[in-house]
Amino acid sequence: MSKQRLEVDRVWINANLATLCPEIDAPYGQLMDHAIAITADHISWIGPSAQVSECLNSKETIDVAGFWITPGLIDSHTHLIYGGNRCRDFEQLALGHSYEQIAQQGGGILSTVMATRALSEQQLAEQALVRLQALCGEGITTIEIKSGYGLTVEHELKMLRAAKLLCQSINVHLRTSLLAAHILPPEYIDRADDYLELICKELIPQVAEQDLAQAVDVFCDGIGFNLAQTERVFRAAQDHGLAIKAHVEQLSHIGGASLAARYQAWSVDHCEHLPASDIKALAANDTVVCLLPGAHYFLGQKHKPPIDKLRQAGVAMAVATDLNPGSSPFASLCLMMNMAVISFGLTPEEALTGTTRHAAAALGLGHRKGQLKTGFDGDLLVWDISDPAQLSYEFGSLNLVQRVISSTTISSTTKTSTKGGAKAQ
Ligand code: DI6
Ligand code: FE
Repeated sequence: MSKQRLEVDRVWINANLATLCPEIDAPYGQLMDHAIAITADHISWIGPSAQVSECLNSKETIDVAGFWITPGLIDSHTHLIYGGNRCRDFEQLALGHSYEQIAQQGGGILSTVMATRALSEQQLAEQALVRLQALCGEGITTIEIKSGYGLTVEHELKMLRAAKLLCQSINVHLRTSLLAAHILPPEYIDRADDYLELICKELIPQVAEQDLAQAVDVFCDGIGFNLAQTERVFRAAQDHGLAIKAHVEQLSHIGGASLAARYQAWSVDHCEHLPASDIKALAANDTVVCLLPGAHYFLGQKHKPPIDKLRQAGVAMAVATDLNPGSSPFASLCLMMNMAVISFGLTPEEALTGTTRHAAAALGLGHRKGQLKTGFDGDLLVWDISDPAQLSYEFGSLNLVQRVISSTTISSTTKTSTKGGAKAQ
């Protein structure tokens, strides 16, 4: 007696799957000549293409004729919403001034704060759209966007609302983080404790109440907030049920990574100055290290994160753009994967894992995104490539044939495929 066929909405057949599932003992968790099916908003079946006719009844069948399918890409660290640009700073950098010196001369983050405060929620969303379109055109299906250029209750809330408004106009999954503890605003120079009181007693409660962010982030560094100030913000975040992420060990080591690990942070980001002694705590707490090679490159930093020691300790490494006007003005996650390989020494497989499975974990989504796995969200990408390594090897010429995000299918706006990718039968 023939067994009951599973009813599915769409199935892609004759595909090579880069599942990124750690339990599949093959590079990239690859499954060759397989099929993957979606029902509504989740992955409902994965199996050999040869078994599709006996196992599935699908409303739509797409023959990708040997193309590769990966999970949707995830950019787990961006400052995508901001006003103005930092071309003047860029000219100073070219003249040999350091990031710190430029900030001390009144440039830096503060200049972006002034430009951001001058824009409305709608204007901020409109100005960020071209940046989001560039990222989604490369296959991003989930993105994290931080505040941090408002530095008042009104303007920080405005930034987080602008992020939500922006992502209504493009089909992408959004996670937001409150980064009010980015730098001290001009109104609170020499009054850091009063600013932290505002963040902890007014801003974080309102963000939690209005569900405007899932995490709180702090710039914990020699030129940022110190350990005691950072811990105050972490405590307030935890008291209001918000997760913790942190910019740490970027320009100096002051102990931010081990503090964040003690607070079960989702991720610690940058980590160029992360000492080997702090790695054990990150592994013990499953805190993801989010690598930001774009900022490292743009600022001409010499120190690199301790990749080998992180790898040996089994610490998950994400890779993200850190898209922001001052240290990483790059709207390309594929470029970041290439830099992570060339500058930081990741393998191409680690780079793709860093923008899928590990990036999902850095956003508290490791249980539902970042892998091609039954039950996971139906976010997938169809690529006209012959090897997943091409995604970190080539830049600017990758052919993304189809970007599928949960229950909707959005064919890519890039070049149409020249072979395979046959339309639904
Ligand atoms: N570290 C960075 O690289 C960004 N923020 C941070 O804490 C830079 C943000 C900017 O320069 O606008
Ligand atoms: Fe950042």
